[in-house]
Amino acid sequence: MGLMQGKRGVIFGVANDKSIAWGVARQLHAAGAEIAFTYLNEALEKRVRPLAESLGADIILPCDVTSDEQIEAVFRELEQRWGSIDFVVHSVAFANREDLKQPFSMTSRDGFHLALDISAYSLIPMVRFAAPLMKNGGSVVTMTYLGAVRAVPEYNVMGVAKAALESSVRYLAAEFGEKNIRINAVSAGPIKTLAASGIGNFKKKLHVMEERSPLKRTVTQDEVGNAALYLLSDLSTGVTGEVHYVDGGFSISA
Ligand code: 0WD
Repeated sequence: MGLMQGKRGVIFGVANDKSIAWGVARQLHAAGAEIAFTYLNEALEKRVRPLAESLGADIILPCDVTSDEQIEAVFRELEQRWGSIDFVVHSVAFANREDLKQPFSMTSRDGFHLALDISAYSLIPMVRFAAPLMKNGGSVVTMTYLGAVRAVPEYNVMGVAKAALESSVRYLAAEFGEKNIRINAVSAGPIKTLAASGIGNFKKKLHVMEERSPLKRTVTQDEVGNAALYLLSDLSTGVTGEVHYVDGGFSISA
């Protein structure tokens, strides 16, 4: 029997078949999970719907995470359809390209708000609305990056957003632990995706990974997916508030 057999949950953040969230979806599906998907807008719906349907999904909903109402509507629909859920995957981030290109000190106030709102704050209402549906406990995983704890060139305001996200993981874990709801983050090494195309010199980051990480290579969506699978499954029932690196060991190398 699969690790996720009988478990149901929702994935926010599939944009296309290169998305990290899609790597997570594939692993969860292979382990027997039933998955609902959300998409940001109509343009992305065209990409997400066929992918979701290929994994047998029939709950595919719009959600712009800047709206509490839209986040709430997703969980209301899940409650009506399923009654309860077991997991949530938050794999969403955004920053204005200008704010990533300029020197960090030039970050605009609006750009800061937007990056922090979409990339960090959104996890908070997501857990708030998901928790009442996690009637038998649950597990939430978000995606972060080393730029949260190091000044990575060109990551800029997104690094600040990831720091807020990782801190939110700890506060949420502390709050929801007694309900047996676990919140963790996977810190992935650089992977070529749509969102990554907004980060300057991204190719160089891939190259540095290949040169300096102990494993001497980049990581794949499926490898991140497998780590998320562990954190979302009962294999990790003793783990919460954690940032788990899937980066070929890059973060420990000098
Ligand atoms: O190297 C990488 N690719 C890494 C990504 C290394 C470490 C972490 N991550 C993180 C990202 O910061 C993000 O949190 O992984 C997560 C997923 O990113 P991804 O898979 O690299 O990128 P992508 O496939 O583009 O998915 C992110 C999606 C958006 O895609 P686009 O490219 O259309 O912005 O986040 C979604 C959207 O689908 N998104 C939103 N969803 C709902 N509401 C919103 C929004 N307002 N904004 C963006």
